[in-house]
Amino acid sequence: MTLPISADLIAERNAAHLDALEDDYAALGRKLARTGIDIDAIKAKVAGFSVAVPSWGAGRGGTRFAKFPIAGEPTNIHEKLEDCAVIQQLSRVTPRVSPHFPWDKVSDYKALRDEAASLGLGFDAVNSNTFQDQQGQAHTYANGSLSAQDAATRQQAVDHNIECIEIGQQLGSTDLTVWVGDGTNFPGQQDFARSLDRYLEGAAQIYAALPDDWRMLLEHKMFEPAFYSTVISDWGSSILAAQELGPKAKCLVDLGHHAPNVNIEQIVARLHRFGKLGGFHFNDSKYGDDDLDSGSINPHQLFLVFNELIEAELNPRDGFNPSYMIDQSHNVTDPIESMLSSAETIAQCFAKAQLVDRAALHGAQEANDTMMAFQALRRAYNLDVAPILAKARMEAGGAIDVLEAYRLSQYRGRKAQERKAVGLGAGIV
Ligand code: PSV
Ligand code: MN
Repeated sequence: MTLPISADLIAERNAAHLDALEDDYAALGRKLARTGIDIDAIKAKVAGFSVAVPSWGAGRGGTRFAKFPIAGEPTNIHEKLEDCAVIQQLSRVTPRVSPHFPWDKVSDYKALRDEAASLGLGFDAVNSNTFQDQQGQAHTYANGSLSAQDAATRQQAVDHNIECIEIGQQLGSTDLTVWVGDGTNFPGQQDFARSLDRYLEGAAQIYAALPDDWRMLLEHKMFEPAFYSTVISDWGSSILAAQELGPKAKCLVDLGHHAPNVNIEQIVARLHRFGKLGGFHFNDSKYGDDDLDSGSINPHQLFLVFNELIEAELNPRDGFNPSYMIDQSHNVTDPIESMLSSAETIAQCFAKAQLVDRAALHGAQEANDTMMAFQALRRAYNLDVAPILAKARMEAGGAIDVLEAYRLSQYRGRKAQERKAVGLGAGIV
């Protein structure tokens, strides 16, 4: 396997950081031991944790206003895979890529799967795209896709999703994530009930095409591109649709797809309670669906989400196995650096949630001891788990300091020489 970053570089930098890491790890180990926690057991859990990266996250995103490409950005799935391989090689926590179709279309998916495997990668959920028109497409999605008034448009959207399942089977995926941009911009534009009926009818056809071991993940979003209403606007619509479709339909929570200040961790607990928590798109937001880097604005919320996931694991319902994925738009950073940093933040929140003293938390809850219940969470949140992550990463062949190794590798500069430049792209300006 030829990986994009020099193994010697990683080894050399790790050797330089090793003494300090061992020191920090031992100190944290002693601290945790005082509360009866075995640091090596937590490290083993961290080593077993992973989160998928989105193929579309490898390029610089853009806003409605503009896109600012960087030299060496990927322009096709092959280059995106190479960049995802860098993230996995250094972080050892992102072994799978989630592709988006038709953006990532190729003629030979068997070859694409082999190519990914040769880079140390597998494929995660396949994502369909009926929120954009493509060159030569017979029917426009301007008035919706699965919920469109026009039957031929709906059929086209169903067919595309079924094609995504077929592609996913060749890639080794077992999840189809369906997010539709369907909705309205004006009161009265569409009938709320009838558009949902049409969505459900189309979704049922897709559901019927799912292989036995597949899941259909329904992703809700309250606005954008439709700004008055969306068909699957919130977790309520999502769980109702998933319940109507059947056991293989689950809900996917994109952290940015809610109204400001909504209690997302409670939504997580609710969806789990009804056996419908299917997965996550991790990102952060300040105002809306900003797609900012995970934990960059509100790392505490991310920790609280993971806290609910640990509670869910302790009380499993209906094959609890949520898929974890990053879904971010990197407008002003090198996407590889953002995903390295985000993957670390996500794994940190996972690790911190593992460190919550569950007996103390549950005991305080039982006793109505509000302050001590809160402190059980606070104590874990305040711990610096970086040495656990770094050690798990190093033992798996990754870099102790991922960003340092990435910069020293000069990967982006090398790609800038090899790759064709990305166009400026069009925003509204
Ligand atoms: C929609 O905003 C979304 O979160 C969906 O997951 C899409 O597939 C993705 O973003 C595309 O950028
Ligand atoms: Mn998403």
